[in-house]
Amino acid sequence: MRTVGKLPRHRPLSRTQSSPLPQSPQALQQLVMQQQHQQFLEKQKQQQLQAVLADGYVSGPGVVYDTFMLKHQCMCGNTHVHPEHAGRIQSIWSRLQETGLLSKCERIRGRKATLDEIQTVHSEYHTLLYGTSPLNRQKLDSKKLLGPISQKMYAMLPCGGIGVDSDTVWNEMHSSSAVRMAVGCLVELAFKVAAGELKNGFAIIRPPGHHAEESTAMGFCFFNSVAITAKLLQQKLNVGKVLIVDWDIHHGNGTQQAFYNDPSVLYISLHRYDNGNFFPGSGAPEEVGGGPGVGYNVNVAWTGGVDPPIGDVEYLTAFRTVVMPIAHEFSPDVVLVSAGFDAVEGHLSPLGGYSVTARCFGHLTRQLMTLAGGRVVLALEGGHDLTAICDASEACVSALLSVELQPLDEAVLQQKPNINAVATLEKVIEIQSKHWSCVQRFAAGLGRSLREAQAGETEEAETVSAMALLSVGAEQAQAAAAREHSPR
Ligand code: Q9C
Ligand code: ZN
Repeated sequence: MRTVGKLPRHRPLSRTQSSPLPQSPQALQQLVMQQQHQQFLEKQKQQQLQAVLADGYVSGPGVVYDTFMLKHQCMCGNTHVHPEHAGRIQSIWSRLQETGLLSKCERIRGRKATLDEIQTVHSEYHTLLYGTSPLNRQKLDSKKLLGPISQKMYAMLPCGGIGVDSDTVWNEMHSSSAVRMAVGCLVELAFKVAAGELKNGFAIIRPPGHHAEESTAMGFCFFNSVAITAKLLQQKLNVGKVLIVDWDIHHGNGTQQAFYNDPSVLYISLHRYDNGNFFPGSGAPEEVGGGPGVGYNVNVAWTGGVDPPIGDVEYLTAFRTVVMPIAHEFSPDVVLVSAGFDAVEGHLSPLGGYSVTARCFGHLTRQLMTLAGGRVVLALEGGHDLTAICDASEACVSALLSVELQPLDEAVLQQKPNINAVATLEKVIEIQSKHWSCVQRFAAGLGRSLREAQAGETEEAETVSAMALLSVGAEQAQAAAAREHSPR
């Protein structure tokens, strides 16, 4: 008896032409199966290659999350006083797990952003102030630290904790890790999407970032994750044009500031403005960018309060007439979304007041996926109603997965945008048509329902093709006449 170990080893995948065919039927059968398997593998490889060539990626959406971000909590521990709490991202993570959506996505490992990465947007002082803890602060070059950093900046809060203000709390032990993790998670995810390793992405991160300016923490925000990511994509991956869409109900003053003079990053924000009476007060429609960046800052600054309320119809109309036409004309290489969900129903003034449905955000996501070859990365910003932010996250991840979405109600499609929204959009179009000629054609039909707009566009398309036919007919007639009159 020969032992298994001494059996001659097959070369399973190839035979030389001169080698004799096996004698026994069993051996022949085995060879046929080997060849079939080989063909199967080849075919599979071909198909994968085709997918890469066609779409530029193999896998689906990526999701990033890390428990380090949970530790940013006020010392007082009261989540009613501090609505931007750890439960927000825990709940979203659980929701994606429970619904089975998470298992359809790639899970990306996060990391803490480096101090250098953060300084692409923030000053050195600001970066050290919020990017270090007492423990790792000692390790840094002492010359870089401008005095006793921890003592002078913070305020004592009525709740007993410390922070920049009662929104923007600080935990000396844990917050620096959390805020750097939020940035690093988004950077990791966006780099994989931009490099074609992932189709698109959703970053479940906190604290939010879009209010953070070069040297100012405010509105729950310390480091501007989206702005830092846009800068790094350009500097490290040679990405050319980045579109940032910000649909958090608050204006992203920090993001606007970071790219105000920069024509390579188009910032489009939809926010409650009320003539500067809603936090943070910036984001007027006249703020269109500066210097070479003129025209690359677009503020859809809703004004007129909440009676009548702003909801799906108004957001969908803004996308139809302003956001998508400008975005297509800009033709970005990557789209980053400051995806706050505080415009979703369930958020009351002063932290909200609008009644956009969670479902609507899925539809907005799907529209953005028509840009940049689908390279869209959503980053959580604001929103504190747990049901609302979980529902909206679920809708957006469903869109990123390209699964069929819950359709919008027919009532939404038939409703006309409210009078204040029409006025807001008229103003934006008037201002931005100097920079984006594509928006001009929407000025006249702003009051239409989406159904009416659809019919109008079909009619327009039909008119265009009818005219094309007519002109072809006219050319043919002309050609025929020319033949008739030409001498033989
Ligand atoms: N007294 C985000 O949604 N509240 N931040 C200001 C003024 C600020 C919201 C209250 C709310 C900030 C990311
Ligand atoms: Zn917000």
